[in-house]
Amino acid sequence: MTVTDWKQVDRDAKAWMKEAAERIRKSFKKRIRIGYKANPDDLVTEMDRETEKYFADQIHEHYPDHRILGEEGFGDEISTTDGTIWIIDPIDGTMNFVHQQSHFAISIGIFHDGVGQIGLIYDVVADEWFHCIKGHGAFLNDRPLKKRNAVPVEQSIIGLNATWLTNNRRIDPRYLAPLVGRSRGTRSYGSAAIELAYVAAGRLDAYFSMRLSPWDFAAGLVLLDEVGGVVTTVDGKPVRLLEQNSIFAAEKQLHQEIFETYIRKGIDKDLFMKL
Ligand code: 2AM
Ligand code: CA
Repeated sequence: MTVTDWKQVDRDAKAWMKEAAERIRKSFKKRIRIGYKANPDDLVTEMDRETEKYFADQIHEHYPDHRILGEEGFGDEISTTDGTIWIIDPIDGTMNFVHQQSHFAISIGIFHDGVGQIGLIYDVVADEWFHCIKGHGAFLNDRPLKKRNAVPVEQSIIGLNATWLTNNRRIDPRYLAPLVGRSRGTRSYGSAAIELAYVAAGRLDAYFSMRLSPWDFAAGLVLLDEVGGVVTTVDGKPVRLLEQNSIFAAEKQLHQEIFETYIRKGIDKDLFMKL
């Protein structure tokens, strides 16, 4: 069995992310082609595709036995967590990229046999790196991130998309509204990767979304694990790495308080099981 040098993998991943970020910044000056995926709000650009292809080419060349799960489909068909898997979102927050040219990130989580080894989230325009290698602490640029301490709901800032406060199939907004009222405030940044990174960094105390894909949350999972944060599905179950999940991330005590007092009642079990 070969032993992986995760520090070398981390250096390579960061170098490729820097190069990709440079290409994305240059694209601001030209007209980019925008397409739609599932619906007219689900945007994709040539930069999403080019960036993921660039990563896939590099990884296949330098780490031929690693596999890739990517949002834009340049990766591999993956049905098991065996071996080393790079879970890649070339641009998380594509709508922000298109409309605002800010608040989007490149997100890469690297897992071995289902265990997170490296978490990298790079906010391209803010030039902020949220990064960790398992067991070596998490960082925002050069600053080590502290373990998350307990904070009561009244003093917490919650990352939450307003969609979940309107009528929707996944959670009853009547049970969520009091959480919004009782927390110190809510924020929505439009990039799940950035929002999870913010929980790891203490800028948010909790974050949840009723529907995320592996590339939206993979790197965030590794980062949160490294700072002692808890990440489950919204109904309190373990996150399935290769599937769409609801995601609920917070410090342990706050996680429990929000789950017990607000979220659990808002979940219609019958509907939820069908997701
Ligand atoms: P994206 O920008 O890569 O599409 C927006 O609140 C966050 O949710 C972004 O991270 C966005 O990722 C993600 N997102 C948007 N639509 C989604 C969908 N249908 N399934 C999973 N994640 C989605
Ligand atoms: Ca995404």
